[in-house]
Amino acid sequence: MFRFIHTSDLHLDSPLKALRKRNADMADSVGIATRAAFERIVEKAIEARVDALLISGDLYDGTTRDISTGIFLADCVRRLSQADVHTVIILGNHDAQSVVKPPFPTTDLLTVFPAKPATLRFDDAEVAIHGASFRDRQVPDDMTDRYPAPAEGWTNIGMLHTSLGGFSGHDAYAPTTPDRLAGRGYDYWALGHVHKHQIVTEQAAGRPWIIYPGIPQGRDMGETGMGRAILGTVTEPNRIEIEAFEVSPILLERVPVDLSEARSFSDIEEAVPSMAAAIVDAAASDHAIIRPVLSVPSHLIPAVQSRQDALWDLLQTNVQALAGGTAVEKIDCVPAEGPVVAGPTIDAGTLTELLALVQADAASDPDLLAGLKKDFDGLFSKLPRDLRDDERIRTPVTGETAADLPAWLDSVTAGAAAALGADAPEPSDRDM
Ligand SMILES: [Mn+2]
Repeated sequence: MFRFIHTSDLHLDSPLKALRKRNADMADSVGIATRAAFERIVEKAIEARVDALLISGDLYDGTTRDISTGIFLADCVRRLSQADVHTVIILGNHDAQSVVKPPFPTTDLLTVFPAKPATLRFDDAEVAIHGASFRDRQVPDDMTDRYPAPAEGWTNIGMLHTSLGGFSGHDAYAPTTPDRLAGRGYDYWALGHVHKHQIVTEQAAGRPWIIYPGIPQGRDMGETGMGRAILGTVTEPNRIEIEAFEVSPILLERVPVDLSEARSFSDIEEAVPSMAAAIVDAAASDHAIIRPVLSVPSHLIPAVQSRQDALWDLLQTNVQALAGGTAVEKIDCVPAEGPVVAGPTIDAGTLTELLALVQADAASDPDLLAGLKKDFDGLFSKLPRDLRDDERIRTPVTGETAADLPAWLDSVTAGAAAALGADAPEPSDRDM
């Protein structure tokens, strides 16, 4: 019976800029947690006596080539090898072949797939694992065409780092679709890249498992919730049973707190003990970083904002008195009556029409197009540095990925139209 663990997007030792700006201690503990999450996965692999540990890209974050990260990985690979677990890696956009990163050790039980799709065969179990690595940070082609045909009569697993963002040329991260994946005739697609845990399709007649395990340890409030990895068991040829297990040492979570009945700031202060209890309840984990989101009457928002630090201190001491491992990241507050809109309102439909007009005009007017790009770049340069450095924001706004302006305009207007349709994905969905 062949067993495997599927994980991805460890982003070991990533620099955690956003969190560090707010709180260096929290950033340090989350930094350690990216390694601790991987150690939990390694321990599970050894304890469950799996045959292979599959890592579907972005094991390394790519922003550092600190050798301590490579030594940590080598230590994990040694422990896995000693337990006869084969570590199987594909490289994603963050740790692509061309990205400087710590080296991988050469050992019998470590396979790092090349950029050209290849197959690793487990003869006794009759299991074939197919995979390919990113050569560069961007792969605009659908790579699945070049994946090997399934080994006949065997159980076939494909490893792929992809945004699943449609067809070739549609986006920069090995775009493909669930239908095209299903068409390859494999039994399980071990995907990476999307940080949210997601079972895209379940195994059924003619359909494989298609799974994003998600990021094992979230790194900021764009990556909340408990991280998971997948334990898969080949129960009979072509038949795989799965089980998700929890791996985040630190849980990141937003907790809504209803203070709509508050009449004054002192009512909010008086509510701190019950707020603290709600936060500790929601943490439901030995170690958690929580951002409470207070919904308060809008006239109290300025008071909460101006006394945010004092409120935060009070809340932290109350939380600490109840649970040692829970930290309050910061306090957000939102108006209880719904968003306050100043001035005349324009509905999303009007803006969508306006957007379509601009897009149509600009398509035939190179000067207008160039002007729009200049305006965008001007706005972009006013963003805080950590946002400018964030690939998730920089790439769509500055159009670094699309050399020609019309393609850039299409992607920007598509993003804006999606946002107006209130259908904008969470940042972590689009991530990396
Ligand atoms: Mn990625």
